[in-house]
Amino acid sequence: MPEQEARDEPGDLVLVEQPARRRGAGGSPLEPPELLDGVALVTLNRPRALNALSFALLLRLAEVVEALDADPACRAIVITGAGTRAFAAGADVAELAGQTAESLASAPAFQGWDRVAAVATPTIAAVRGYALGGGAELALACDMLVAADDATFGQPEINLGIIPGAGGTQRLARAVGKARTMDLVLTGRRVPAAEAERLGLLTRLVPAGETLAAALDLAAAVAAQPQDAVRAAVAAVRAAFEGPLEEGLLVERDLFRALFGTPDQEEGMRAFLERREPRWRTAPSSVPAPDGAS
Ligand code: CO8
Repeated sequence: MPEQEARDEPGDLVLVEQPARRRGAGGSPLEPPELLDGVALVTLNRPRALNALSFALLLRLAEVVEALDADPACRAIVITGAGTRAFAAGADVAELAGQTAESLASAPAFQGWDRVAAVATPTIAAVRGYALGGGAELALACDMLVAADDATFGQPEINLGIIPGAGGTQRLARAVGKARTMDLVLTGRRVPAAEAERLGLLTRLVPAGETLAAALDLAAAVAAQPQDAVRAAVAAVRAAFEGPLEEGLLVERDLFRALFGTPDQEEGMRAFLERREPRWRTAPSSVPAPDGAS
């Protein structure tokens, strides 16, 4: 049996719960879990290997997230790691050690991060414990990041004689700036959650036991919003992150215009004028993605 398989738990590499179930923050077995309409929970499931991202896991993750994205019943996706020790401690070093420049040139595993980053549905990383290397890059590929106070981030690749290969020099630099990224990438040092918050990496910093509940609450709040507007907002904010200002402004304007005439735009404005709560459709309809927007 290959070494990597030996470290896998029996069962699926990636677990999916749809709709997600929100358990009480204390996790009391007496409290019945609440089903969260529109929210899916995706769990990286190699806890014995600190959820290290093997190629097989990355591809399965991409498939699962894309399938959820294609499902109109799914309006927000939370990605987390099994267990309490790690979101993901990086790409699987045992597997990486056997690679060559040539084998990596055709490795579909690289697409794992990009395919997660490209789905139209908003994604939220719920991070406990280690988010290192490819694990930190996966959290960064999500739209929002809810971190436990026991979370630790880092790009330790330099300690392996390599550099980040899945966004850790690019998305991280855009998120926290050049000087801080240089520090993290060149020293490989670990960043505790409180510092990650100061750097601007996080959406929420929460007590460890509340991490998943907080991420699911955030996802449920997003899932309750008008879906065409949610998808347009996600695409527009990503454009700010990914491209030049001029292009981003055009993307924003196109998406803004495209929302006019949608049922939710008409309902939202009518409800405001009639001084009542809006009744949103629950599925995205037809807002076209602008050219080049993911
Ligand atoms: N890969 C494989 N196995 C891992 C990984 C990993 N990244 N991290 C932990 N494990 C395994 C350990 O080997 C160990 O397994 P076993 O019990 O079978 O010996 C188990 O998980 C528990 O780990 P430790 O005993 O090491 O636990 P500690 O609490 O002592 O340490 C750490 C935890 C600090 C997280 C430590 O495990 C560690 O440093 N891990 C490696 C972190 C790292 O270097 N990550 C970067 C990897 S490179 C990368 O991510 C590149 C991404 C882009 C590549 C794109 C390719 C397609």
